[in-house]
Amino acid sequence: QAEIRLAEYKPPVFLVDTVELDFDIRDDRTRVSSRLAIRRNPESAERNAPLVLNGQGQKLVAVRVDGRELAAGDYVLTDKTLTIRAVPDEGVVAIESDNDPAANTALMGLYAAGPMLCTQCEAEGFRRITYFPDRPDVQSRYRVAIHADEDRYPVLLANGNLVENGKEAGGRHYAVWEDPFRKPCYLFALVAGRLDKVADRFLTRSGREVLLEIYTEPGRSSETGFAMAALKKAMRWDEERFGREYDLDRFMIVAVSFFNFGAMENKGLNIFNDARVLGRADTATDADIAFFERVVGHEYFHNWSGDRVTCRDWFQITLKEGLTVFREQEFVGDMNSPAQERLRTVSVLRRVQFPEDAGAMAHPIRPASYQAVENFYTATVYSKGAEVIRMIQTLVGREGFRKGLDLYFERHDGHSATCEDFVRAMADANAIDLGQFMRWYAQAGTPVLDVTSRYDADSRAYTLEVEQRCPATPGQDTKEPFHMPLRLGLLDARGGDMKGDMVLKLRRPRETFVIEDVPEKPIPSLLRDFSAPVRLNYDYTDAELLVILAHDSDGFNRWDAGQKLFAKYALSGEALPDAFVTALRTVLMDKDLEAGTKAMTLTLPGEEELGLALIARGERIDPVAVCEKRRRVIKALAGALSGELWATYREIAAGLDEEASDGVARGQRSLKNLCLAYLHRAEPGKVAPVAARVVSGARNMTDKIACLDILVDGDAALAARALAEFAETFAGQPSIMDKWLGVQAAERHAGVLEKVRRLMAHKAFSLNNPNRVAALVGVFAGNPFGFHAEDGSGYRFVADVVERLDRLNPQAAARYAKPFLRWRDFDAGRQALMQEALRKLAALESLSINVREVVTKALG
Ligand code: B3K
Ligand code: ZN
Repeated sequence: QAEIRLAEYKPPVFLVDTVELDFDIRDDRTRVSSRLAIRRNPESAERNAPLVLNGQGQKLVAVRVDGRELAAGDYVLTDKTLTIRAVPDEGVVAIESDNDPAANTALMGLYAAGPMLCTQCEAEGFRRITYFPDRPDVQSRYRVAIHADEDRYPVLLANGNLVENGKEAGGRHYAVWEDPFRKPCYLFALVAGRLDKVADRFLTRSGREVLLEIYTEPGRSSETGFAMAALKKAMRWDEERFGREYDLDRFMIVAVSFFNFGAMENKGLNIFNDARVLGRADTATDADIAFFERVVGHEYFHNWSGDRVTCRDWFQITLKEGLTVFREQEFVGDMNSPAQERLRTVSVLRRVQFPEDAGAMAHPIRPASYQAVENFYTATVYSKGAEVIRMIQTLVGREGFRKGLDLYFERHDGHSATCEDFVRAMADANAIDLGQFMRWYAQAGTPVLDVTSRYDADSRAYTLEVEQRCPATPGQDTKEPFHMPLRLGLLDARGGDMKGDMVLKLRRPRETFVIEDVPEKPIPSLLRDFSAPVRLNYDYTDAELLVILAHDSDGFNRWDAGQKLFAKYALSGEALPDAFVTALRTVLMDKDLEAGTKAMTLTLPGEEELGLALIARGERIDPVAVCEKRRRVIKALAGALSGELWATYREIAAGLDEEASDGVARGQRSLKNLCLAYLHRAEPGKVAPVAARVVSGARNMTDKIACLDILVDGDAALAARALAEFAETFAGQPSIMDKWLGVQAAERHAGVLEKVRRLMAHKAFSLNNPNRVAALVGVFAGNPFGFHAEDGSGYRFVADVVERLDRLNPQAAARYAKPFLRWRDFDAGRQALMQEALRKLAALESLSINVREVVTKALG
């Protein structure tokens, strides 16, 4: 399989100005008829090239050019393309083909999602619906007619405005939708089915009324409340913060139960994985509920950063995704707690993106090549991409950033753009040079900053030496230095800020900064707010970290000081010093601190992060040992703070409304459940009965699941009973049963594989549904006792699932091949076993490009 390269980009040979689509939905097939108004692209250098349309997985019925039906000899059809040589420079190409949505298990293109039909076209799904130049730099106006049986498909939706509908013979009906905005085909969407609906209205700041609708499978409309509230907040926020107003008369969200990822920003018709949009406090956890606001906001913000201005090609995914994740983070912060949102963002980045950036498929936020584009919807493109946008904001300031964004939208509205276009708008609006900054788009790997300092009491000068380096990544042995902001402050011995917030601009491999007039030897508070996505080394003493933890004005560094100390004690096995325990007690008992922030401060770095810390020291990871080291610290801490943890638990439990799931309630609940989980390490006999009562008595799903987790982690008899009761209660609700699967797949005990194997045969599981697979296999793949079992059984199991899943859904299968990319990080025994599993996969003859790319790059 050949790599597709950014450097080989060529403009499209033909453009398509308008698209008329007609969907005739029947029980056994859907016939799609298109009329494409094509014209040669004046920007293309290939003056005589034929018209090449992408297309796969459908049956071609007829092709017409300007009304004349072509004979089989007039075109060339392969399993990927339809090539027509005899085309006018401008004309109408009409094509008919048949889709089989019921047989579409890949969930790309037009497919049956339980009782309804829906589409997913990003990145290259439209070509599975009809023959088309399926690339984002071809933008067209769409008119879409849908015909179907009225009883089975009473609701017929597509992008834009409903312009016509009515009855047809034989109990059928039709609807016609028109989207006034030009769009690339990956933003096309269609939904047909029997759906419930909740409607609301929104008045834009210029006084236009927008109809808001959320559609669900029958019986679930009472779970749309959070999403509708979030949508209205997002629409208002984008007007206020970025001056972006909604542009159609209608905005629709459809929740579907079969979906490959979180959601999709189709113009005016967002389609969501139901797990990311539906739920109440009694059916979804707080973590789920927090996602509703985040993802609804994210998809809505794409209306500008993605839809109005889209990407020239699929190398530029970060242009829309990095920017939209950044906008989403700012939104979630503003709606809740900016400080907590920052902690969450950085911990996700470190847990998920840092390992990716150190693995066998490490790539820059704009990859230079790929085999299967779907493999590049990654934490790097999304989360590191958002950090890169955030660095621009730090360099030019919030106002400058707004000016740059306005200029970007003004210049590129209605067009496809590149990352250069975005950075150029930022540079032009602020008259700064971002040439060196572009390296963030081209170089992979997490840069490392090594910082040393000295203070001269006589001259009161403080000198910082900052060295930057970036580890080699596949295909990039050496790196050029990055341009990045290093935010910092200088604390006095009691933690007071001596100089306020400063931003140093790094550009060279080694730089010296002298800060004058520093009254005493400072404790540097470095990388405040995590101003750049790097690892920073500075030789702090524990005492200095304790001062930062207790007093720094920067919330991020307060938290991070605690994380550093936790990591140190976990990995060294040293006992927790009294001073640290005292500092944590102070945090826990602080009357002014938000509960959510307390919970985050008391949470140890995850197993992934501790593993990475070992790698940074040149060691290999034994994931089971890392899990145990982490547990030891929790146990020690819980023993030392038992009284305070119980007091906190009881106080919150007594006052917290089970039905409340706003940001504050979520924070309180997370602290309460953290207290209980910690106490369970130290006093299992006392905690288990409490947890068992919650699982059967509570109505709040977060509490139920948190306590089920505790039981599964400990008392086998209580756990078995609680699991059985839970399964009986929620048997008919697949999204709740996913949590039940997940709790069991997360059990950190040897022998978890046997349980997971049995659950694969449970009626709550299905390999056809991505949410079920994520709940069981995805969670298992992150379980050190499961995936990393010393005998290799976990590796063999996951590889086996990859093989089977690949025949149904290659995109999903590739996701579960990715954990193998990191085999070099583990101890020698595990390395060998992981490679063995990879080689077995590589030897398979029929493997999708998606999985093949991951497997070959892992072994490469
Ligand atoms: N743009 C979609 C993701 C599409 C993934 C394609 N494999 C959702 C989002 O990021 O908003
Ligand atoms: Zn997105």
